[in-house]
Amino acid sequence: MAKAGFAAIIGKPNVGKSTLMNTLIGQKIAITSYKPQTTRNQIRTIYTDENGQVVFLDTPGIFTAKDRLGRYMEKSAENAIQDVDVVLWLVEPKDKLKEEDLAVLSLVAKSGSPVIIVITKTDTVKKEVVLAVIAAYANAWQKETGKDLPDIIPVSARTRNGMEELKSLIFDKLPEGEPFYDPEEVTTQTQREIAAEIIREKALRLLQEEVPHGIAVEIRTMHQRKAKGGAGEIWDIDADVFCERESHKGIIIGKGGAMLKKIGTAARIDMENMLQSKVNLHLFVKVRPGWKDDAGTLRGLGYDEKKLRKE
Ligand SMILES: Nc1nc2c(ncn2[C@@H]2O[C@H](COP(=O)(O)OP(=O)(O)OP(=O)(O)O)[C@@H](O)[C@H]2O)c(=O)[nH]1
Ligand SMILES: [Mg+2]
Repeated sequence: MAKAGFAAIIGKPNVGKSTLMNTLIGQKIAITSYKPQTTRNQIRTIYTDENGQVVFLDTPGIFTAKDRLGRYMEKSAENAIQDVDVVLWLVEPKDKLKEEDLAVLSLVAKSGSPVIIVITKTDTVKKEVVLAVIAAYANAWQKETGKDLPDIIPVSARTRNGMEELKSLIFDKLPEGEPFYDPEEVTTQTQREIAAEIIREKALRLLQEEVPHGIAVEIRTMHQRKAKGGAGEIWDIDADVFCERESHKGIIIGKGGAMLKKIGTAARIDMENMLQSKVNLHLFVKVRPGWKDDAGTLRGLGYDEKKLRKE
């Protein structure tokens, strides 16, 4: 019988959680960027092969800002590691563990699930460093938890090094069972949710300082229609881009609308790939001060505690 189960991906901001998940499933679903705090919600993806099915839960990086959104993000991560079959704890290839690392360690250990420590981005360091990192985490784990050593595996999403080994380690931890989802399914995210995230990704990648962290995106309308003259289909997508301040609005729009155009063009290209169709995208920038601390707005944007996973 084949295997089936849940694998939560957890770690500090920017360690490469979303990139690793996308690489494991072989498709880009979760957005990624070089800036911390890219992921804000649990993102569920599904990987199926002849061994069975893994349902991955990507999570926001833990221990971030303490506004209401930050607390929601932290809760999403903590919630995801409850009652899963395996926790993938992702760490950077640095052998000095900081206080934050120990805090994540104790959170991971508390979950009670089997743990795999995944050292990410090993393409950026020498082999000796990787060995030192393995030793450092093995030591810290035993010292802090007194429990048996978990599996520790070095990987690189960039070179795909260790991907197959990691998949088989994950399958080892899963119980036998029927798949939870249709094997054709790749994610539970809706096209609308992915479209909003694509826009936020481009904003994160193109804008500087705190501006992109204050952005939220809401798809207002998303409709498919026949192109004029019957030449295929077109998606019309209108989206609101909320920001925190009037000055941020100016930066997002840019000189003569140049920045907004850049964000829109990059987002449209990704959306056309996702939808396999032409896309007509319109972005509207709006100021909504304090949205990150407003419960109603957060709920409306899909950052809703009540909707967190309950198993
Ligand atoms: N060199 C290298 N860079 C990587 C690798 N994996 C991820 N990165 C980079 O690390 C940065 C962060 O990646 P993300 O996947 O967004 O990280 P995350 O942990 O999901 O971040 P948050 O959602 O903000 O918590 C991006 O610039 C990635 O391109 C890797 O294997 N090698
Ligand atoms: Mg992420």
